[in-house]
Amino acid sequence: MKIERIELRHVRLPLVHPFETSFGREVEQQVVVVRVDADGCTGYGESAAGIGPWYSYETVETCWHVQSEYLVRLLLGQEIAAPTDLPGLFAPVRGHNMAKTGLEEAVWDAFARAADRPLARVLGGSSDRIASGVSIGIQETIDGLLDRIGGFVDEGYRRVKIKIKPGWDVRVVEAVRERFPELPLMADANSAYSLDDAELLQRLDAFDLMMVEQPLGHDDLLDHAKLQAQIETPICLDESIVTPDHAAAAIELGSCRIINIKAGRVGGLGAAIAIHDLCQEHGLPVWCGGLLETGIGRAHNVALASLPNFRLPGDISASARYYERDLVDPPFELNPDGTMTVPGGPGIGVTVDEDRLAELTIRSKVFEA
Ligand code: OSB
Ligand code: MG
Repeated sequence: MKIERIELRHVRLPLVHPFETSFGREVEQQVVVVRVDADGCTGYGESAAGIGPWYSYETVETCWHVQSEYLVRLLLGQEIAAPTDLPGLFAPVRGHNMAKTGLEEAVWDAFARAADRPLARVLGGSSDRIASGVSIGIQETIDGLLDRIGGFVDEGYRRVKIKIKPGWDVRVVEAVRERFPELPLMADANSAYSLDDAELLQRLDAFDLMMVEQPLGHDDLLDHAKLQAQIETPICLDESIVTPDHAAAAIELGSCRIINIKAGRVGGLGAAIAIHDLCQEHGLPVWCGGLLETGIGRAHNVALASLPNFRLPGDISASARYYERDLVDPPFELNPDGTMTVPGGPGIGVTVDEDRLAELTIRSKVFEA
């Protein structure tokens, strides 16, 4: 298919609740929404980098810059056989995986629509429903956190992830476990600790956590391997796995027993599938993480999470958990059994709400072949 037109939109959406992690607090989300037109088909993708370089070095500004100055030029006017051609086209640009992902996702959506097939099936997914979890930021008080967890449990979420940081860790996990003894529970530190904290992290073993996510350095594999040898709780890596090669190294070193896959972090759905397959071969379960995506990125996450080795509930929650009004129609909703339905229509299977998109757009740019 020939890539005829690319449109970038810098979009700003207020969050329903502030989201606080060990690296900071966000009250709104900013993303680049990418539209690609090819052979009469339209596809949408999302670069969910956010405002500041906290989770990774990428920001909505670096995405805009790298896309409009470099990636668009490499893609526009190209005749591609499949979206799997994109990593090769983008190879001259080092890193900037979220910038690449917005474009790559849009091409996947257009490609699936051209084939009149759901994206989930094109990616190799077979599930009609995926298990949904929720990621809850750091709260002002433990009681406040317990209330929020209770609300999400009542809604039916199948797993709760809480954020931890020094000073908001063991006693918080203990309180949550006391109130919710059976809840599938995990904790995400977003790199807030070092190997010197091994003893503290060992204390988490008492609370039957499904896993502890990214306790140590954002680019570390070695210390995580040393830590995993000292704790019972499985380590899940997020920030440290930026390429399929990192995943292979982490598996060989024993740095983790689970991987959180985010297309944006690893450079697209193709790389996400490569990591999924590698983990499957080595017997590691994976789950689909999130970056507070709008419905566009969420739709891609849902399609990805329908692949068979996504064996654990992901950070894919309902649209209303993040945004008052999403960018897609219908918005993503939680089924009463704590699952989310994989859309059955062509491509991402949801319609982009053009009015809502226009309303939230700060700037836009069109490139034509
Ligand atoms: O570490 O998984 C993370 C959100 C933004 C950046 C990093 C992370 C997160 C989340 C929320 O935990 C995931 C979501 O609900 O989209
Ligand atoms: Mg994480």
